[in-house]
Amino acid sequence: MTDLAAAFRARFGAEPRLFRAPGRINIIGEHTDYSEGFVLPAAIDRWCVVAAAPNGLGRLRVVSQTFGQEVEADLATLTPRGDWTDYVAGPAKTLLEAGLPIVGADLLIASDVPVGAGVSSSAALQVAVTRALLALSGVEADGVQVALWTRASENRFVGMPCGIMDSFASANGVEGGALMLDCRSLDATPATLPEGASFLLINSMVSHRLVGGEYRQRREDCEAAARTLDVPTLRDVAQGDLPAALRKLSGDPAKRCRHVVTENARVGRAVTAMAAGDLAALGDLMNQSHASLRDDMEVSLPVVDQLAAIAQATPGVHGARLMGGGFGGCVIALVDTAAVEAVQAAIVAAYGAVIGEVPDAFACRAVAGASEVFA
Ligand code: GAF
Repeated sequence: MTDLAAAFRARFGAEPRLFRAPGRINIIGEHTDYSEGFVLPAAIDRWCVVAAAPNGLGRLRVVSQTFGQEVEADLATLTPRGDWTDYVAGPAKTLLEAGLPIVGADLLIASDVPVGAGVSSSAALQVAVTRALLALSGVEADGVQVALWTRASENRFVGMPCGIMDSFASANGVEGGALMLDCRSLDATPATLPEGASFLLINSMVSHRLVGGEYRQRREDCEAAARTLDVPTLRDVAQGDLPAALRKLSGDPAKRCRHVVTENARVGRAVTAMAAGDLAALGDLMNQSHASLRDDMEVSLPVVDQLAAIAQATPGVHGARLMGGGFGGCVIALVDTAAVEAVQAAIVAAYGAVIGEVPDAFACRAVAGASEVFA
């Protein structure tokens, strides 16, 4: 933070304010948010940090330490460029379209949220920029509103039809806990993480790309299923009604429906397991989630299945599954805290032998959502 402020002063000759937004994990509840279902994410101790000051120019001047680039854009003519700058311009444009008096600003960005790993580096960047621009412009907003603006930026400016989970977790995370989020009402209930257990992330080293067609196709399959069933979204299919719903569906929409309905139920059972400290039950639900994402939502890859299988078979692991949008990214494993280092070493060695390189892996801690940082 100190270095970032010094670099900002050196580049822009002004004293910055500092804002940070975390990446996220998702314990369970995958590919359910855009069907207004249930998710169980937590913000993690990897952050995007933005040093920012007003420049009085009606322009954004942006330097990214991550991408080693510097760009400028007029607030009046922000348009997507199809690269990382969209995650800066998108929030600005979204806030302006909401009628807010957003001022021109200089921004210096640094991040240790891994890119393309399924831990929401893009949501962290957009939430941090949104928080910075709001504060510099003297606009107060709560975390729910920040999440809604950030999702709007990603949907409309970036062009990624994501749900609310990632931006919500980054904006509203709670220290030491996960959030059981109802993606329809946006009611979020903190859920304490189980004692004696940690979440370990192992990167498949396949960089996922979600703006592309597969994610959009899954969303369209879910919407098609809901239309056939004449319900607003698949959230409205109760588990008891699943057999009847499946008789009315076929092909991909049937499989997507089965995933969403069973995954929503698993989220509820996971919250109960966490409250009871039942690691075996929670791990089993994570394993079931992986199978459903692989077979019904069809968002896995053979190599990600191999990584999940390696993790699931490693002593000290209660359960593991692919996390995030899929098609690469990280596997999340529920691990006995006392065994984290040994488990990490074992999985890295076994999966490293499969892919011929050493995969990134790290354990994480649940942290609070985005905020201004005071020295
Ligand atoms: C990505 C999306 F951005 C989220 O909205 C969510 O759909 C997730 O994939 C899958 O659960 O992270």
